[in-house]
Amino acid sequence: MHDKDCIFCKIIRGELPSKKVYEDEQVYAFHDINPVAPVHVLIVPKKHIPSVHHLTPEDEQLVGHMFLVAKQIANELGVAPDENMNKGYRLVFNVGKDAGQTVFHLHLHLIGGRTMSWPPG
Ligand code: DGP
Repeated sequence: MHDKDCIFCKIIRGELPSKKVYEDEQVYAFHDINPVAPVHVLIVPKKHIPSVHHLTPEDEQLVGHMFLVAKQIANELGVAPDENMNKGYRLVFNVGKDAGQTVFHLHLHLIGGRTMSWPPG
C-alpha cells in the first residue's frame, strides 16, 4: 500500500512535517511547500498511486472524493466562486515529467487567491 521511499507517504505517516488542512480515512491535504498562489493545497490519497495514469476502475470513488474534498477546502479557505462564478480556483493533476510532475504519488493541486492566466506554461 505505501512506498517506503515516497515523500508523500512519509508526510501521510507523520514521518515528515506538513501543514495539515484536512484528513479523513481516504485522503490527506496539506499546504504546498512552494506555493504558487496565496492558496496552494495538495490533496493526496493515502493509497500510494504514482499518477493519474496508474488509476484503475477501483479508484473511481477515491478520485471523486478528492474533488469533493477540494471543493470543501476551497470553501474553508475563501477561494470559492460566488453565485456569478466570480473568484475561483484551479485544480491540477500534473501527469508525468513533461507535464511538470515531480512527486510520483497522486496529488491534486488546489490553487487560488489570485487571478490566473491560460494556457499554463
Ligand atoms: P508536482 O510538480 O505536480 O509533482 O507537484 C509536487 C508539489 O509538491 C510541488 O508543488 C512541491 C510540493 N512538495 C514537494 N515536496 C514537498 C514537501 O516535502 N512538503 C510539501 N508541503 N510540499 C512538497
